[in-house]
Amino acid sequence: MNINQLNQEFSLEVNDNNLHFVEGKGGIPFIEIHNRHASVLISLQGAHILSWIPKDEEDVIWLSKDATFSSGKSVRGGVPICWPWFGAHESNSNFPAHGFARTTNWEVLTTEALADGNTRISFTTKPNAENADMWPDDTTVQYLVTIGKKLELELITHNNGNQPIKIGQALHTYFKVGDITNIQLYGLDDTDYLDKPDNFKRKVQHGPVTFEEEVDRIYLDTANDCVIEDKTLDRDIVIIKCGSHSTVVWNPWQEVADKMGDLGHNGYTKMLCVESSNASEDVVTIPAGKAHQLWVQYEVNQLQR
Ligand code: TA6
Repeated sequence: MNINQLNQEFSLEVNDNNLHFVEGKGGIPFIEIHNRHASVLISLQGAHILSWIPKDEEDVIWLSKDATFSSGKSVRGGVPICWPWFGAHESNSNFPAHGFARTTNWEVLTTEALADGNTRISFTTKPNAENADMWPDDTTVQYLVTIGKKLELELITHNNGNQPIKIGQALHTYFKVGDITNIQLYGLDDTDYLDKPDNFKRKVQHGPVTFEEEVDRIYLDTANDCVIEDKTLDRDIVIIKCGSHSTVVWNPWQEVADKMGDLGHNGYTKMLCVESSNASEDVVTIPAGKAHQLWVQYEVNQLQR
């Protein structure tokens, strides 16, 4: 569908609840949503959230100044959807890191202006001939995004086939922070993690996670909620989750960021990924004919001084 058709079928203008499709960067359709609680920008490629600005707040989501937008390419920042595997594919290094959902064109299913002033949009995608070599299983994915004072995301995987399937996944959210060296991340105390920069060595977290160098960790077997305490921006970001048994925490730090080349000048100082996921030992098995839900909710609270 082109932009006009998308607007004809799905745009909303209900009181102060507005949703419109526009031509975005790289010619990719973007969705602009404004309601009395917040504003959001989403790219249809990857159903990729690029910004979430609750009223009277600054953006909660970090998007690199050097992010590029083109067909089939992942975007640095926002909320990439990693699916149906997390990280490198377990047996084929030619397959894209983090799966193909983040570079797929998703379809819009429904848009709704809700009675509480929130807006909901639902997307779907189904692996097709283009990715059948990577993922032959009969699967449908739905993604529900509810925008308000809180941002709620739900990724539902339906196994339509006759055999169980195994999936890895993550909502690879890049949160905007004031200064990474002044961040404390709570919720992972006493949790085992795999330390990627140290050859995936298994370690245990003691106290909050703090940042003074590259951090790239898969915290295992944890359904805990997390809180990013940001004393520079005077706010907490509260991350509540369900259907997720790992939490990935990532900041590349300067050297890795310089090599990656698309994080922008000193961009790593302003971002932190806290990813509600099912990764490594925590991949999920979905029985034939069943579905799995990964649900998260983000909320911002001002720090009391
Ligand atoms: O989630 C952390 C991680 O897997 C890191 O190891 C790092 O490479 C990052 O994701 C970014 O991956 P990408 O494929 O988007 O470059």
